[in-house]
Amino acid sequence: GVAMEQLGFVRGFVRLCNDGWEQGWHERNGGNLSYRLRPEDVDTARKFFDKEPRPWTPLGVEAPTMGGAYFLVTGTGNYMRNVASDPSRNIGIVELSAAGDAYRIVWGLDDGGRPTSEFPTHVMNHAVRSAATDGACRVIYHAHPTNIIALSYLLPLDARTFTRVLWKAMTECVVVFPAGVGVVPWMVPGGADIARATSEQMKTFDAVVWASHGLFVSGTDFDSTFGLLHTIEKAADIYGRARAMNGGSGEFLNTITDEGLRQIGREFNVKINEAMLDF
Ligand code: 2HA
Ligand code: ZN
Repeated sequence: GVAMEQLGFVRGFVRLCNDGWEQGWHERNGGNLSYRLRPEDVDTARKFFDKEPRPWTPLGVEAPTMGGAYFLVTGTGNYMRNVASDPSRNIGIVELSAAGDAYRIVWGLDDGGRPTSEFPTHVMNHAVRSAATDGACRVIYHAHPTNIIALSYLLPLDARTFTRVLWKAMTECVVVFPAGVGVVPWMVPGGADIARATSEQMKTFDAVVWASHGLFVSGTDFDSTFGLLHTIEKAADIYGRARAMNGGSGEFLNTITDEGLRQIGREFNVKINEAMLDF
């Protein structure tokens, strides 16, 4: 018969983990991923669930609108590098309590594994992005991409500065993330405070920079979520290279103008976040 690992959503999840590893975004145990199962996913997966579910654990935050949801998640301390070769040890499915304040593992995370240390941030981001997209958002992805982290040492830590630099680094960025990117200043990872700060930014943005740490992105499916992070990281890479070629200055001879950004919005029929533009 079919195994859990062969279900479409599990294959998409595993592929993203491996793609991120190959991009160099997941040193050691860095980064994590979660997917909110659709009702039909739960139907096909349920026969693989533990006969005796494991005990409930407090989540540390409350996400009432996510009550009863099931998430496929990476495990804390586990390496993205190892997900493809041993899924059931490195990832697992967890069920959220009806109140959205506790969880229990129902499949995977073999041998005593636990969900990612950033699970509170994942669940709160799911709640906010699901509300912002009429339920369409299903994927939350955290990675440690080199160039966006480097950029967080150079730029003022505000959404407007980051958004403008990234939009102007590569023409189609404004189409890929028309709301822009949010920024969370340096904070201790893994707890309720950074979860709240990130989910506050996620009300406006589908991508949030964590200063000196990495990036959180959200999306409706694995392709668009991975593609969003990939695009932001590539834009940061281009900006960094242009700045280095320029002797360290961010004052470039040529750039994309604000009027140019508006024109792209019109031509591609996307609504750009006007607060990011100068006039
Ligand atoms: O190790 O990336 O932010 C997982 C992380 C914590
Ligand atoms: Zn991290």
